[in-house]
Amino acid sequence: MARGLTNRAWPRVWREQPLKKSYDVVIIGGGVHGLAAAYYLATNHGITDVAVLEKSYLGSGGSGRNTAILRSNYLTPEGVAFYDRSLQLYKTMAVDLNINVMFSERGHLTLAHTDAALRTMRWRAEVNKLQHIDSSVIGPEEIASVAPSLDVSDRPRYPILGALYHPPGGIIRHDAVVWGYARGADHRGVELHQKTEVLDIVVAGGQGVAGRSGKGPGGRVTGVRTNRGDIATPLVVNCTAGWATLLADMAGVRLPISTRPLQAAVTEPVKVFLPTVVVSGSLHVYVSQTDRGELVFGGSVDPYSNYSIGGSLDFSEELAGHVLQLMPAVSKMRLLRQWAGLCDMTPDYSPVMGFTPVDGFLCDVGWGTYGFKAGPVSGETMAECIATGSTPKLIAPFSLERFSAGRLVGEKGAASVGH
Ligand code: PYC
Repeated sequence: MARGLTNRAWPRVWREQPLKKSYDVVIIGGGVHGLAAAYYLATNHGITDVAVLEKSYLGSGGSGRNTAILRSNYLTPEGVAFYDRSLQLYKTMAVDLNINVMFSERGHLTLAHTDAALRTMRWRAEVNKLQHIDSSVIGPEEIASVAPSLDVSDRPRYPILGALYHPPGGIIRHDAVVWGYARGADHRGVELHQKTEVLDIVVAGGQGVAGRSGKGPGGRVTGVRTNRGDIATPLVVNCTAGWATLLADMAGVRLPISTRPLQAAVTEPVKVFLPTVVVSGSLHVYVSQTDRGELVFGGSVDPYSNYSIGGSLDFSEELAGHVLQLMPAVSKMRLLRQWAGLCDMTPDYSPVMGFTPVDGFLCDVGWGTYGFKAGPVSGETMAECIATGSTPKLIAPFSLERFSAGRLVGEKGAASVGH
């Protein structure tokens, strides 16, 4: 008999364990990034004396508060190569992690309603093609064949002039991704500690200059203090969003990040009619339809720093106005839920990854609105960083040092919707 029909409890997917006094590696943040880093440390490098510390429950941050869109049609060559590796890992994830992550490669359309937007789409298509990424600019007729529910006539207030079409893009079940990495890491010996908050990062030595905490830069990590006791460790990885600067400050490392909420909403389910992910930068909206039939909508980040993860009436009113410009037929659908995820924005809209001026303190932060789709490749490359002590080529452009060296990787133009 199926387990769901019996009174037997489902077995736990990962273990709860006592917190040890020391670990080879401590990862802060139990979302896709932190869990993937732990999983690849164990799987690819045999490093298993690893603790993932999460102050709430696994997946309670951005990993559970996004719109689960996957794509690699970025604007910079660095971004394209990086996000494409992530997409490849997402594609094989169900087999690799032995869990149904509901990966759905359904194509991704970024609509252009102005000549300027069309120009950016052409630019992105060319950068994508140079790296063999399937992306091209298509016209209204082809858009109608890909997404028949879109009005491609000249009747709408903002007619659709063309679109960047990226067939490999799609969606996935975000919770399953979290659970898959958590279970995989746990099976390989990694410890996952929920409700374990890092209160301080202990750094020895250093120059005692700069750094808001007055400790760094420089010096070497020797441990972390948590609400459940102190841990000695030579390696701490900051895989958080929303609290990335707070944690980096504890180590004496300043990050050029400001935090903004990104709101999203989901409707009641209706018969499936939208086969692709649709994005409109000019209308500030993106939408996909889940396999259950709900429409999942998102917009731009809120225009001010805030730590609220609820929804606001302003957002839903504005969203509804924009959605109805794009799809007047959904005017009777009801919104069921709203939420927000915290986005750590950097000046160039690319992440901060790898080593920092404090030995043993690494960062995988600053994801802006791109964090969920980058989870697998971030885990893979951060694990390599830790295991080999050197920076993998894919993430070399995203070093913290680029901000002082003036080597920014401007990825704003690849946003689903204007940041
Ligand atoms: O970059 O595709 C994206 C995206 C969707 C929602 C937030 N970011």
